Amino acid sequence: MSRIERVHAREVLDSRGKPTVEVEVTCTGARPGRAIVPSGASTGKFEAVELRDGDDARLDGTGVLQAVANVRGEIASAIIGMDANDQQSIDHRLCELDGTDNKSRLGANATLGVSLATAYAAAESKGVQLVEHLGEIWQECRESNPNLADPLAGRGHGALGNGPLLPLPMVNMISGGRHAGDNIEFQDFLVLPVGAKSYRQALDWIVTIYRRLGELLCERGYEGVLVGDEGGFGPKLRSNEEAVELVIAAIEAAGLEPGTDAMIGLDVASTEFYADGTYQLAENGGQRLSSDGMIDLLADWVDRYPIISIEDGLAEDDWDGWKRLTERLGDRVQLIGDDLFVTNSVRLQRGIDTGTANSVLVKLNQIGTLWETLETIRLAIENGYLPVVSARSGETEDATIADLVVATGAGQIKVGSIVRSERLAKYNQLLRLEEHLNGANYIGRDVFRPLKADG
Ligand code: 2PG
Ligand code: MG
Repeated sequence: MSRIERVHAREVLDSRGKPTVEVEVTCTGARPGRAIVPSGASTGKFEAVELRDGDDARLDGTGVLQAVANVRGEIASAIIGMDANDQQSIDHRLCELDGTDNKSRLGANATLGVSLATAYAAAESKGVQLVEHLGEIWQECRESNPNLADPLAGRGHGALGNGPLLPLPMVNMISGGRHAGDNIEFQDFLVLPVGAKSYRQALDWIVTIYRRLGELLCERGYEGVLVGDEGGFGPKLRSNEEAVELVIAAIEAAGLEPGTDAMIGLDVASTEFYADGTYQLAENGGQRLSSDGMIDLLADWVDRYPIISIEDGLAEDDWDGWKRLTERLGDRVQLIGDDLFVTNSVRLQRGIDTGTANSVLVKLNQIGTLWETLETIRLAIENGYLPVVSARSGETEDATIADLVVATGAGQIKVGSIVRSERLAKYNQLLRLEEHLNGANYIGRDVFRPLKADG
C-alpha cells in the first residue's frame, strides 16, 4: 500500500502565461509526485469544466485559486489515507465528491491535477518510472470489464493497447484559427511520418520538414512569420488550401516522398467557424458551406492530397453531417472526434452506436481524471476506433501524456510543433522512453492498417 499522506496545490503559469493548477501528492516515506494541468483555447462545449476565479480584480478573472483551495481543502481531506496505487478508487472518489457530471463544482483542473499527481506519487512510492506504473493501471483498466475475459482480444485493431508502443506523432507545421490569430480558419496542418523506422527517425524527419517549411515561407514572401500557440508557423496565407500545398512542398524539399514517407493531417476545428448552421470560410471570396459542402471540400482534398487524418471536420453538434462524412471517407481516412467526443465515454459510445467517426482525440482535462481517460481509450480500442492522445494549446513542462501514450499502446500522439519547450517536454520524454524501453516498437504506418488507403 502506498498511503497518501499529503496533498498540496499551487497556482503556476502555462505556455500562454495563463494560471493553471499544479498538484503535489506525497505517499508515506516517498518523494512527492507532481503534475500540472493543461488548458485549451478551441474548447468543446461538452468538456469538463475548468474552474477559473472569475474575479476581475486579478489576472482578468483567469486565476485558479478556487480550484487550488478545493485541492488543499475538500479533496485533500477526502483522499489522505487512501492507497495511491488504487487509481480507480481515487478517481471514483473525486467524481463522487464533485457530484456533477462535468466536474463543475470542484473543477476538472482540480480533479485532474490530483489524479495525475497521485499516479506520480504511486510510482515514486514503488520506485518505478511513471510509464511502468501507468502500464500496470492500464492493465487493471483492461481487466476491469467483467464481461470480457480479455477485453481487447480479437476485436478492433489488434496491435493497439497491448503493452508499450512508441506512437506515431502527428506534428503541427502550420497553425491557424484560434491558435494563430485567425490568420486562416483551419487550425492545424500536420505531418505524420508514417514511413519512419523508429520514433527517433520520425523526429529527425519532422525537424527537417519544419526547417524546409520555414525556408519556403520566406521564399514565398511570408517573411518575419511568427509561430502560433503550439509552435507551428502562423503566416497570413491566401487560403487554407495553400497551407496544404506548402506542407507537401516542405516534405519534398526535405527529400521525402509525400504519401509514402510522410502524410498530411488536418485539425479543421470547424466548431470555431460554424454559425447559424453553416461553415463560414473566407476561401474563394467568402463561402457559407452546408455540412455537405464541407464534406465535398474535404473529400476533394483527400482525392488530391495525401491526407490520412481529419479531426473535427464538422462541428460538435453536427451529428448527422458527421455520419455522412464517415460514410464518405471513413474507410480511407482517420476521422477524429475532438470537440465531438471530448474524451467522454458516453459521447464516444453514441459515436460507436451510430457509426460516427472512427477515431477519438484523448485529452485528460476534457474529462478530468486519469481512470476515466483510460476507460475512453479502452472503449475506443475495443470498438476499432483509433485513440490519439493529445496535448492542449496551453501546456507546461508536464510530460505525462508521453508516458500515457506509450504505456497504453494507444498508437498516436499530437503535441503541437517541434519548437517551444512545453511541446519538447513531451517529444523529449518520448526519446527517453524509446531508450528506456529498448525494443518497444514504433508503430508508424501500421496504426492505419484498418484503413484501405494505407493497405
Ligand atoms: C485541439 C487542441 C490541441 P485546444 O483542438 O485539438 O491542438 O487545441 O487545446 O486549443 O483545444
Ligand atoms: Mg482539435
